[in-house]
Amino acid sequence: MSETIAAIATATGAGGIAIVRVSGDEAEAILKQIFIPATRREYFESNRLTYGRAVDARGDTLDEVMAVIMRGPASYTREDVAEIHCHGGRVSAGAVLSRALELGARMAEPGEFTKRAFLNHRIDLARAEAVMQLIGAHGAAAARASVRQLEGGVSGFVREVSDELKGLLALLEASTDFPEEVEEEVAAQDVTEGLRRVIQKIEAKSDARGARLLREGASIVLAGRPNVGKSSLMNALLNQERAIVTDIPGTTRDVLTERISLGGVVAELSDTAGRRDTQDPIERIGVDRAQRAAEGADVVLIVIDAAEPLDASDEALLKGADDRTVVCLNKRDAGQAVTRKAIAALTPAMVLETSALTGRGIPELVAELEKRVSAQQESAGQMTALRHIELAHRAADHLRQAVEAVEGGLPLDTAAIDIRAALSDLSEITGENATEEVIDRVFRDFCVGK
Ligand SMILES: Nc1nc2c(ncn2[C@@H]2O[C@H](COP(=O)(O)OP(=O)(O)OP(=O)(O)O)[C@@H](O)[C@H]2O)c(=O)[nH]1
Ligand SMILES: [Mg+2]
Repeated sequence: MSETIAAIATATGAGGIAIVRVSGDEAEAILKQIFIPATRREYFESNRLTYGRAVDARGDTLDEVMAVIMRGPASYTREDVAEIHCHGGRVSAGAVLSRALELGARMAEPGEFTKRAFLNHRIDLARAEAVMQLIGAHGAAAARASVRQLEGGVSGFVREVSDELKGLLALLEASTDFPEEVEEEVAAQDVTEGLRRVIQKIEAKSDARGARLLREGASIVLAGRPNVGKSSLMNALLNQERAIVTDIPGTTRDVLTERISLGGVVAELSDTAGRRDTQDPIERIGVDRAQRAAEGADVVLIVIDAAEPLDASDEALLKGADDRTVVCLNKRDAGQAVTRKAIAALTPAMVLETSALTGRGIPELVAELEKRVSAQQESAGQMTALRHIELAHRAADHLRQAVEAVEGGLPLDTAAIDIRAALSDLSEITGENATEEVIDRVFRDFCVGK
């Protein structure tokens, strides 16, 4: 662990500054050879940004920079960390990094700084993962959930339920070890009640669908027969002329997807080809794609032309509607050949009257979409990482087995084994007993320099 590592911590491309980060025993020695402060007085006070120059081996200036030494253990990695803040772009930071490598640092692996923070017990695994999630967050809600996790929400939750489980375990053990003092039946009932409570808590915090919505955003797909105004609605929702709109049925051929932010949650909105039987081979592929897109969507907007009577393909779509469906009775400005009642006869799905042309009903549509895609309110301890959710579900399964064991009259030891298994799953979330393989897998997805 004494190897000193270095990397450029900022993103590639032009920008105001680019930061080279060095961590390890040699960080300060390396910094002193690269960085010449402008005034001797300020020489390398810990945590203080100092102005000066970065120089190459011959002492020629590479860049005008700011530099800081953060001495361990009060640093991100708990080791000595040096940062050199160069001008942006790749060249200057690249030269400083090369110089650090010449001076004995090794190129850091992805996530290696954070991995060291974990291995040096500055943060647990759940918090390390929160760092990565925050960096990759697509929307404000996902970022908020990551910050909560970074602040220890998930870790705190794991600790809380683990403590409860340990209490229940103690109760079980007491009733088997001191049967004359602890009534076994009473203990059994207390334990199953306690276990049920914990299972419920875990389930509430590990809702997979909500987590996926936060992480990846929801997908919303526009569906309907040709010419009903799907592309027009797409443009109205995006507030830009993104999709081609014409009065020729069959205008849209391919699936067109754009990001849209709905109440802090990022969603993907897809326009698709109008559904109809067609001999045109290109359009047919488009229709197939439209169907597949709708099958995988979180929300399906079935668009109906209010000015024209329902046809067979409208009816087929409406009959296939499910709880993901919202019906847009579009072109309401142009007529009323289709009524809400006619639609209600075919599906119980919600109907909104819209006009992509005049904008009528669009705010209501946006509000409804926000409601549908916003993941349940992320609270502290809400899990968003797939790894955490899988472990939480495994723990809950073990606890359910424990309940069954107690209720089935099996020896209480059997339940104790299940509870211990659940505790082990939970502790893997924070990385207490995570194997090297698990740890490596977590950090592999990090970016270099973090
Ligand atoms: N009056 C009126 N016309 C609309 C409205 N929405 C769309 N239109 C018109 O209807 C025609 C078809 O609109 P599109 O948005 O291209 O319809 P689409 O469903 O994407 O059609 P395909 O791509 O062929 O499946 C265009 O001439 C639009 O201007 C509306 O709300 N009111
Ligand atoms: Mg279209």
